[in-house]
Amino acid sequence: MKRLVVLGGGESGVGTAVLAKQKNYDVFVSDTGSIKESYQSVLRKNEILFESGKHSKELVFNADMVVKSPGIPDTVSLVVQLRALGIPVISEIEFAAKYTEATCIGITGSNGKTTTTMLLHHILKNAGLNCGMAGNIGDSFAMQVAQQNYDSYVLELSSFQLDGIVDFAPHIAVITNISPDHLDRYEYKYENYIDSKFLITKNQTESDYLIYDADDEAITNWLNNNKTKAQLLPFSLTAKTLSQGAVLKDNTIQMNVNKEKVTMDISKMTLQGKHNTKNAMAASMAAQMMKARRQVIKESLEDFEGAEHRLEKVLKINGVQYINDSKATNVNATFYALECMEVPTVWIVGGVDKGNDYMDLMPLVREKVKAIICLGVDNTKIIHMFEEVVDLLVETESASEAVKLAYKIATKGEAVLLSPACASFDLFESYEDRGRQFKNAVRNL
Ligand code: UMA
Repeated sequence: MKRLVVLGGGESGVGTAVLAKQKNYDVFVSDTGSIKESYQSVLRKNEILFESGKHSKELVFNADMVVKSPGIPDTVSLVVQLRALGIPVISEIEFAAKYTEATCIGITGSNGKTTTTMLLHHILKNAGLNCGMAGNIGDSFAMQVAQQNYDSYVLELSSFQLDGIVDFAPHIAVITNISPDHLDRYEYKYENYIDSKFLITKNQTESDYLIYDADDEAITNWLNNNKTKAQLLPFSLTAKTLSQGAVLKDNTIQMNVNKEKVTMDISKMTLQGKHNTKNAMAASMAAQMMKARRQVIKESLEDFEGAEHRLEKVLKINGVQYINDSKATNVNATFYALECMEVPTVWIVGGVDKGNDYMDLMPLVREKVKAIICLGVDNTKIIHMFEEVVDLLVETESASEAVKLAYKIATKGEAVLLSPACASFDLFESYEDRGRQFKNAVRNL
């Protein structure tokens, strides 16, 4: 019996452990922190041994294979030592993919991947496919492979999950866009992060597809200098025509995939804004490759409800619209949010900075932001960058304090936008927790 050690007892690790147990591995889960009670009970129920509070070398180094949770960096000494000993350290995605025959559609990118994943899943379900959704969203891929029987999966894939792949090859890969993010995990080298995103196409063959943003410089540079075997399906808001792919003409998406032409009026779509037009292009092309009917694609774009915490309208109070964009954990995502704002905005920003350059936001802040409310432990960079630009800049340390202040500052016809451009872990458990606390504070006003 082969010994499989799982590092990290969170969503990813517990799913991996359950699948591995089902596949007759001798499974052990090791976590340096504390494992949530709900996960512990899943492990116990499945008779899986685990430890918390440490990674005991004698229980880890005897592994035949190690599956590492995505939150654990490759640079931690245990992982470095395991690899030096020749023990394979792979990701959950690599492990789980071996145990399913389902067609996988992998979606990565710095922003837009959750929306694109949810939208594509929505279309494919409406098209009658027996299709699951997993990855960097909801229940882990491994747990679903263990418990469900889907014919296809739409997988949202983070760079951390892609870093640990060996043979994984999605039939359709989507790269929504690439902009600097998580640079702390990539030696602060943007090129390393870009290479990580492109691992999604590493094992694709001539019968597979790569859908990508042709307006994105990082993506097109990589494609000009590197090779992929996959067939290319670009989308663009600036190109006039493309022999294969999707373009925008007179507010209509024009898609030309496998000689089939489809047009879609963007004013009818529930998702608005330039970035969402791109997400719709990517999801629609993938859906067409999965043989969804045009009419189903169109109808699905018209009735799709967006992702929680992503430009989510919470309430309008005294003529002020409150918007929860807690999922914006990097500058690029916040750029999109500010770009969408059409009224003077009180902007709530801050958290754990992953190497942000706020300069990109400067023109939008000058044009649209009335006041800044910092919501983080260390707001030094934000203060230095913007204190001369806005009339009012204040620091807060809780969602309710930030919301109460915003309520005082914003007047009728304006908006309050939580779009932090940072991770949440200084003051919150996760971006979801931050978004929920923001929404509760708004509802309690
Ligand atoms: N841990 C160790 N050793 C270490 C460090 C951490 O044992 O050296 C332990 C922690 O104590 C903790 C566990 O590892 O108990 C957590 O593992 P994890 O951080 O990988 O979190 P999971 O709960 O397994 O969730 C992961 C993804 N999290 C991250 O990539 C940080 C989830 O993405 C994903 O949904 C889930 O797997 C299922 O596949 C979330 C995320 O924040 C949404 N993703 C990042 C993002 O979107 O920006 C990439």
